[in-house]
Amino acid sequence: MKEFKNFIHGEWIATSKTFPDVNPVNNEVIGRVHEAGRAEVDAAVKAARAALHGPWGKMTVAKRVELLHAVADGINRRFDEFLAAEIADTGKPHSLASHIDIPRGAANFKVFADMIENIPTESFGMTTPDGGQALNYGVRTPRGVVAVISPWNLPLLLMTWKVGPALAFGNTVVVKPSEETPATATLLGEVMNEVGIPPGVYNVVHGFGPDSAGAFLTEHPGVNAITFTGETRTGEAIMKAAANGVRPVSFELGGKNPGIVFADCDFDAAVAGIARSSFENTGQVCLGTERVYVQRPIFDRFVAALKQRAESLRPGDPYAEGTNFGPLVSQGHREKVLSYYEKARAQGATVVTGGGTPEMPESMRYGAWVQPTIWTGLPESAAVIQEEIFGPCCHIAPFDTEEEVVKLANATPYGLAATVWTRDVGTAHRMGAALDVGICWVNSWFLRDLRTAFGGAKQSGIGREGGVHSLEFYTELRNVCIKL
Ligand code: NAD
Ligand code: 6OD
Repeated sequence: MKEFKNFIHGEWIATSKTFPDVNPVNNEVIGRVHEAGRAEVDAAVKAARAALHGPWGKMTVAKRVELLHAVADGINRRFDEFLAAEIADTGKPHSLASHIDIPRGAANFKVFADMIENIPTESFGMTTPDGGQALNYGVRTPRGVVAVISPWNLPLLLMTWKVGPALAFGNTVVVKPSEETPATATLLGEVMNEVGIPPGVYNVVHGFGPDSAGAFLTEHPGVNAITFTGETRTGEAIMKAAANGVRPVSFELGGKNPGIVFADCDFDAAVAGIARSSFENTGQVCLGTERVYVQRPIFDRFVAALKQRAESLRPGDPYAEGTNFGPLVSQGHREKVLSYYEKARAQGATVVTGGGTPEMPESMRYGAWVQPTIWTGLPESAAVIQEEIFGPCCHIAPFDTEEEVVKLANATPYGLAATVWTRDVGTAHRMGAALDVGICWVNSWFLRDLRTAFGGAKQSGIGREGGVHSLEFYTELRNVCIKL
């Protein structure tokens, strides 16, 4: 049985209150997590503050870059341990976690370490009222102690997506990983010590949200900025905490993303792309597609082809050859997803495929399994078309015109991502301009260049991270004006 302790000032801190870490493949308890109370959170914030004013703050940029590269190399050196930890917490297929989650964990440190060596600063010469000269130039300083609150769906990827740039730009961090997935954030603490990151630069506190480590951290006055990925409703609670002390926030929140398939698309590529965006990671990707709109001439053919794809997915042991579909993260989430499967049926959906739970072998019988599910025939007001489910499911509706589909796609409070399938470059550009989203993929999905802006419109987020946008959030820009 594993013990997941808090990581504070480079040391492992146990507490008297623990909660179980459960493997969703079979519902077995695989570890005990030590829940941080106010005292541990306070110690973590103080450790981060001391490191900021101490070794980390005094370190040269060149040394910082070297150390962050060492962190990335450390993740790669212990790749199989990170992989096993992520798979045990989430049940993700080995094929998925080894290609996406763990490699991105390392890349998130490398990319931002390289970026800090290439940051331009602005500078303006000016004539002063008395006819003299002055020079203005920008100086970037770290925000300070950054609280990182992360979710369970891509635990290492999403946590390091914030920790990488935060550290690269000179901040120190206190991370609160999801209570469902404590393992990889904890393991990263070992790597930090191994490669010589000074104590207090990276801290981890475990626990839940309200009345637990999440709330204690976001309410802590020693935190200078909060970066959060998770549900929109949680973002509202964190924003209230951040108002105290007027601390800046960066939020990556929920989505109800449209997939739009035009009749002129590369049909096979579109089917494969929508199958991925709806079912990969068992639909637990914020960018995933839960609403598909298909132009009428290819509607029936598309529904049949996507059905075939969904039915070809193989749930099973994450390590088994051929497994490409995992469980949901927990029994609690399974209940939520199944309640939507029930709502869809009650509202009169045609269940094209799925809609329930798969038959699993005895060893996985108690896991958080659901079937990939496709519906048609519901009105746009239906709960499964309006609300984020975060499961392996989508509703497919026909459309006739571009104008009509833009209206449908934009008609939710969310605005995270869209995926559009067309061969017409004019259509692609018009959709890119018309859809109210932070990220619009055309003929692709989840194709990431870490220099680009990432974030959501409307209730899907506040701010952007990635490339210079991360620089904007994780630093203060000071103007220095020197009269010459
Ligand atoms: P969640 O909001 O329930 O939890 C996220 C984190 O916030 C967890 O660590 C949790 O313990 C913590 N938390 C909860 N309440 C808190 C509070 N009051 N104060 C401080 N911390 C608190 O989200 P989840 O269920 O872990 O993740 C799934 C959600 O995340 C989905 O809505 C998904 O769309 C969203 N998500 C968004 C993005 C994005 O980039 N926009 C990426 C991944 C996930
Ligand atoms: O790729 C990323 O940087 C990122 N933030 C992905 C988010 C995925 C949501 O589940």
